[in-house]
Amino acid sequence: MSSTGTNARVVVIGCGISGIAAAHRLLKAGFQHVRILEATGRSGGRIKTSTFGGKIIEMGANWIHGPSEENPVFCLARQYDLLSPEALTPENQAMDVGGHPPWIPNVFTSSGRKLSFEDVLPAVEMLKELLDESSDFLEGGEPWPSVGQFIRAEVLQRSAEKWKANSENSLQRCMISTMMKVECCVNGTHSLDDVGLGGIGLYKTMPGLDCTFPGGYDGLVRNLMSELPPGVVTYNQPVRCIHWNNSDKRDAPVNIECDDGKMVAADHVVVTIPLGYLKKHHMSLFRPPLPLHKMHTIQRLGFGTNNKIFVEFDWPWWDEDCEVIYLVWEDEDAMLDQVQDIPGSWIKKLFGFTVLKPTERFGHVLCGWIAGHEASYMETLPEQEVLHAVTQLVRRFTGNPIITPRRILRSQWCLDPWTCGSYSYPSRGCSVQDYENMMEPLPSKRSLSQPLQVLFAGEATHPCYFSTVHGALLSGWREADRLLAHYSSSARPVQPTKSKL
Ligand code: 6YU
Repeated sequence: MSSTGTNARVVVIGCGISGIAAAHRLLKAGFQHVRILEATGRSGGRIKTSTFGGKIIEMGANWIHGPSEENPVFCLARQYDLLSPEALTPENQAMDVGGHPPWIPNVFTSSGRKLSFEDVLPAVEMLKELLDESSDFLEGGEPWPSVGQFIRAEVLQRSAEKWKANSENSLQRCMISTMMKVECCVNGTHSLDDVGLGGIGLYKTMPGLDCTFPGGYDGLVRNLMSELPPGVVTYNQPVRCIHWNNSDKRDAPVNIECDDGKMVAADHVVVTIPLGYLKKHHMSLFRPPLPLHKMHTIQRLGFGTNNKIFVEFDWPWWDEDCEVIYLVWEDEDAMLDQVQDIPGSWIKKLFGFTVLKPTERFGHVLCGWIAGHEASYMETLPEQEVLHAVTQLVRRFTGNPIITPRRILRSQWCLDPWTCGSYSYPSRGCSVQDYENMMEPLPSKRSLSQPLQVLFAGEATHPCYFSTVHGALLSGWREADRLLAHYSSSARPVQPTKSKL
């Protein structure tokens, strides 16, 4: 790499996993002037390990999806010795579950009945079949614009043939509603009616049975950060505006204006700011504004809320081997994954709970999952009100009027001003072109200006691993590699100018 490369000033905005990955790779390659500006007082962004009653829990990312050789998060976690022996076994890595781990379920209904899983298996199997089929549609060839519309239409048709008795039909459709709410959480969307049928297949899974970090996901962040030079991150430094193309007539290609008025000069800036924030602030964040195609993509791509509600009990009301609890509302045979009256019945959107394991470590702790506008509404309520709603819900579904949770803790990703939601998904009308647009650096190729002024990383810029930690990590490496390639082949190396700071 040319010495002009190692002298280039690179500013990474955001100290989530994509920003850390970009800075890490550039520094390892010999870049000497790399710094990270982070709005908050911590590293990790949506990797956010916390404690609940003294136990380690994850407010954000939970699992390594597809922990196997091709997953860089798995490889790093193994290298840093952060995984359990079971997660490291060849058997675990070889299991191909297509994004849906085969958890052992318990099923409860709104009249307080506990069903056997066999009772609702037809619905679960049909939904799985339809999700697999959804992923096979290519853009332009899909019969419906959204996954939700496709599922409803097909269930109506297929159930008429398969589920003869009326009562069976109704129960299966209610279970379909529950499973659609599960998928809202998986996709981080308000409704499957918002997820594009031509786009859902863009998401790719890797082999490996999803695993967690026994000591917390933030072990990954801490290990990577410990390999960066001290002082590389400036915390509590929100960026207000990126002046690119020398638009403010200073002598650097890019000047970064911070909330406190500080200006930081750079040859290149890597923006890893979440799509939720970009949707709200892109007009004021870039001077000049983004090109139209990039703006439209930011508006078009989906970014929704998925929240967790941790609940601790004195004793378990679920089976010992249970890994997931599904709640089935017996009045939901219309296969709707949205609640009509959000203030009155937002809790109906919570599909159920995952059980935190092993019990010896966690005691009797469940993690409730809720997505969409109902999840953002929940964030605005006082904690006591959320606790009350969860208590009533559990009492109703177990038929036990005295169950009382010890405590709760919920995430609030929509209210987080630097994220404005949880993660991205391909909404109706989105295609791979949108991901190309997201990752395209500025100025565009045709421009005669200094190239690679503004680069884009972050989970929402990855064309097939969006919404994941590995997608975010790979996007950070991708943009670092873009700069490395530029300096190893560039005919017009940048001449860094003196910082105005
Ligand atoms: C995964 C999982 N997981 C649950 C929940 C959430 C997420 N994910 P960051 O936001 O981290 O960093 C940006 C930084 O920028 C941040 O620090 C900001 O403070 C800063 N910033 C913002 N504005 C700024 C400004 N103006 N100035 C300066 N700084 C600024 N992923 O692999 N496994 O189990 C989950 C889950 C509740 C919220 C997850 C999971 C998503 C990851 O957490 C996320 O992608 C990355 O951490 C993002 O890193 P980053 O660097 O890009 O941004 C169709 C189809 C779809 C199928 N999808 C299925 C996949 C399922 C995804 N599952 C997720 C599920 C859970 C439970």
